[in-house]
Amino acid sequence: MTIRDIYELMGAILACLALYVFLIQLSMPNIRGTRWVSLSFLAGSASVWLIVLRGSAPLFLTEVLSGLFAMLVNVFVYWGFNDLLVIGRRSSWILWLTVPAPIAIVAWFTYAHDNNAARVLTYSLFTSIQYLLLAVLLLRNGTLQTRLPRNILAVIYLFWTAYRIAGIFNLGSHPMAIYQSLSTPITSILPVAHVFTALLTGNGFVWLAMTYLHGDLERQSNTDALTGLLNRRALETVANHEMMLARRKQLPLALVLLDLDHFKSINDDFGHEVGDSVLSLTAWCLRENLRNVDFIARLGGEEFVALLPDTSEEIACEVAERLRTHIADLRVPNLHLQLSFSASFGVTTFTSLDPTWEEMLRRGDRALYRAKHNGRNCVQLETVG
Ligand code: GH3
Ligand code: MG
Ligand code: MG
Repeated sequence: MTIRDIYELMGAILACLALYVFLIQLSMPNIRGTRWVSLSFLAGSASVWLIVLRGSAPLFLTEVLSGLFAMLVNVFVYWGFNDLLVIGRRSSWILWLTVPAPIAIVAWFTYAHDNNAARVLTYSLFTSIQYLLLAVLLLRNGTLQTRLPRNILAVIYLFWTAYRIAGIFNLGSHPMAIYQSLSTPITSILPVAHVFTALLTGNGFVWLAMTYLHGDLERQSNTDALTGLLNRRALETVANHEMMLARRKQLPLALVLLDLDHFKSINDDFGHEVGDSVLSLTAWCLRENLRNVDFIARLGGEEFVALLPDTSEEIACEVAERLRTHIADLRVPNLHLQLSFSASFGVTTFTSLDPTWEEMLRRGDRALYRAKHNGRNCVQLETVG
């Protein structure tokens, strides 16, 4: 097998990868950045096919244009990862920093002074910059959940950065020197390493995208779509965990349950959309007036729950009273008439006798029921025993 065979194989593999990622984009258009990764493989494939033409095609195609495509590979990969990791921001500076200069220099060393070593050196220098930028992008952006694929890819790109820099200082035995003669038997693993990196980039991108999608799904299954608060299922998980912590650390844990008053008549009088606005506004008010460590959930309909770690009965009643007045002060925006509404509150605290979360919730429900019974828009406490 000669270098030419390997290059032809490499061009074919890169074209297949471009098609593979393109098909992923077609079937899952909501994964950001996929088209750039597909374009990157296409550019890589084009570059390799032009190199294969060395000796039989004009220098412009085999040196300058193939170099342009090669330099675009990492720019497109960068934009792909950027779109996936950094929402709403893609800058073109990597293109202007790392593409025009090497192409101009290479054109000079092709037409003014034909010097292959200088061309290789130029590409090595600018490619090492691109690999470094890619590694930095992956290390500095993205969620904790996506850290493993990001770190692995960053290590690969840092390896390439180091490899290219080493090549600059050791040009005589630089493996890219073999580019000159395509009929040389293989003496270097460089082309194979290129294919390997392309495969890892493609699969790494898909892995990263899957990690994101998985995180999105998990978030969706735990949140209430209308208000963005936790849903009943997520609250149950959180509550069981908090009850265990409260039991182990001997800390108080309070539960505030609230239900909007006469909500049905808001729907009936103003329409379902206004009803939804009231629910969203209530959720906003709860978020605004509770701590970051508190858990807020919508149990369904117009019933909400706040679970307050490390909070005593007295404080929980004060919190509920504060929430009650804030909710009574709310006004639905964009509504000509001043629609106000209120909520009734039930408060209780965890005791180590509570066998389950449901037991604690039932007690909160009884308190809430009393609040409704006592004329609504008030707070009631239910203690144990
Ligand atoms: P009370 O003061 O006793 O709590 O009376 P209420 O009218 O608030 O309670 P009721 O249980 O009679 O009515 C609740 C209404 O909430 C009925 C239901 O149509 C409405 N509802 C439930 N979920 C939603 C929702 O997601 N959006 C809107 N707009 N309304 C909802
Ligand atoms: Mg109600
Ligand atoms: Mg209700």
